[in-house]
Parts: sequence; C-alpha cells; structure tokens
Amino acid sequence: MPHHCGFDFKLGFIVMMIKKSAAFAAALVSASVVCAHEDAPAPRADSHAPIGVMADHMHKEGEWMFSYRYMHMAMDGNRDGDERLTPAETRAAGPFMVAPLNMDMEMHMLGAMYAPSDNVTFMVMVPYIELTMDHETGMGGRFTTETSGIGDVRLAALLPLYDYDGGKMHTTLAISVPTGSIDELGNTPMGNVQLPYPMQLGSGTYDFRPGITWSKLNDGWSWGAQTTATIRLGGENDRDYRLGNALDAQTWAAWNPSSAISVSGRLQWQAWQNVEGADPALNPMVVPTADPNRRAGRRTDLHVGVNWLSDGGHRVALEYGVPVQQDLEGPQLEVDSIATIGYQYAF
Ligand SMILES: [Cu+2]
Repeated sequence: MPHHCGFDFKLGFIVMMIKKSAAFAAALVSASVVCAHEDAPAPRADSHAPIGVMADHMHKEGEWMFSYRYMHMAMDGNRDGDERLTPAETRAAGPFMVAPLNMDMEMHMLGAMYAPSDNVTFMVMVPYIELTMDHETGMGGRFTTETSGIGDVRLAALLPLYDYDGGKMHTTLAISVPTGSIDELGNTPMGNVQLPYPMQLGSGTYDFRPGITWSKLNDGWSWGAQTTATIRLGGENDRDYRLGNALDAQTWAAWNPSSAISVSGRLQWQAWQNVEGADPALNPMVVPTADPNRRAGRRTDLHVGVNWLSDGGHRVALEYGVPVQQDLEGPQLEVDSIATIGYQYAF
C-alpha cells in the first residue's frame, strides 16, 4: 500500500510537472505574442488614438494593419466670421445670385500600414468621397449638386523619435498625390457647369503633410497630441489655382475601464488659408463657394469616442464631434457635426 501510494504520488507529481510546463509553454507563447504586438506589454484599446486621428501609432517590425473608416461631416447654414447668416443675408453679402444651404461630406477611407523594421512604418490611405450640396437662388428656386469618386491618395512614412516607458513620439512625413478630380461638373440653373472649389474631390496639387505625434500610456488612462501641416507644393494646379495651406493641432485623453474598451475626449483646432489664383471657369459673383477669397477659416471641434479591442487584433471605434468655435471668411457653410466609425485589423 505505501509503495502504491508512492507510485501514485510520483505519477501525480509527473502529471503536475507536465501540466506546469504546458502552462509555462503557454505563458511563453502568449508572452511572445504580446511582445510581437505594437502594444507591449499588453494590448490596450487606447493604444490607438480616437478613430478620427490619422497616423497616430507606429507598428513593430513585420506587422501589418488594414483599416476602413466611414466619415460623415454635416454642414448646415452659412456663417461670416462667427455670425450666422440666413440664405437672404448670404446672397446680400456679395451680392450673389445663389446661396448654399447645406452640404454633406461622406468619405470611405481604406488604409494599410506595414512596418519593414521598428524604425519605419509605411502607410497608404485611399479615400472615396461623396459630396452633396443644396442651394437656393434669389428667386427662391432650389437645386442640388453631387460629386463622387476617389480623392487624393496619401502615402506616408512614420519615423520614431522617442519610445520609453509608455511614452512615444514619432514624426510623419506624408505626401498627398492629386488622384482626386478637380474637373467635376454638375447640373445647375446655368447648365452642366464646373462646380465650385468645395465640391471638387482633390486639391490638384502634390501636398506635403508633415506631422508630429506624442502619446503616453498610463495606468488606466492615456493621452496624446498631434500637430500636422498641409503645404501645397509647386505652383497652381491644372485649373490655375491652389488650395490654401492648413495647420492642425489636437490633443486627446482616453480612459480604459478594461483593456478591451476605452472612452475618449479630443479637442482639435484647425486653420486654413484662402485659395490662391482662381479657376477661370468659376464666376465668384454667382455663389460664395466660387470665390477664392471666401474659403479661409479656423475651427475648434470637441469629440467623444469609444475604442473596442477584441482578441486577435480586431478593433472597432466610433467618434462624434461638434464645433465649439468656428470663424469663417464667409459667407461659408458652417460645420454642424462630424461622425467617424472605423475598423482596424493588425497582425
Ligand atoms: Cu496601424
């Protein structure tokens, strides 16, 4: 009997050791999986910025990421400076024959990221844009113009500047390629004519978009900040104009009650200049959107968002924002809301 017990004990011990080493092996495997991911030591929903932020993170060597975003910006009513204008006041400001009433901007954006090494992450973003604008003439007639198609494709390299103890900084060097059409026509009371600047799908110029991003993961929460410039390269585009340069600065904070969910707040400030030159096919006396000197503005938006991270590198995120300040060299249509939904898969 004692012998039997000893034998049982030995067998039990061996089984226990096998179980332990299996657990140890499993721990090693999961540790190496975690180490291979960009979010070492453990994946967190807030290791990516709110979904409205682009080029916010780098990847580790050999990692890929594919993403899809749907963005909707709703613009309703006109504004000059920070004063709201009725359609009649908008026409009187020129005077113009036509006032824009509202505009919907929808964008489907496909993105890919790949890191050939820890020292560079490449990114490509391809937008598909759908624009709709409603107008009112001085006689009270209404009409709608619509355009859709591929926008300007963006190519970027993200380069690390700093990575220590959850704090990271990288620079983004991006070029926007003029793949979007600037020859979009639409049916108006004046016939099938060239549409004004905000209804075109691209800039018509190569644009340099340098940026810097900071982020810091803390226990249970994180923050980040990013600033990006848009600099139109070369001279005018094929239609004898160039869109204004732009500057963007933003900061966000995210709270994660669990590693799978984070809730964020984000404040974004943007400023952009007027159009230089002019499309000779556009008459600025007709509608304010055709006037190159009524395009500039500054705006601050406040966004709230949610990121959800599942096992296997799938992320789903939502963000919704409204302007808290808007100053336009108008009359110009004012922004009322910005909504973004996105899906990201990293492996
Ligand atoms: Cu990524």
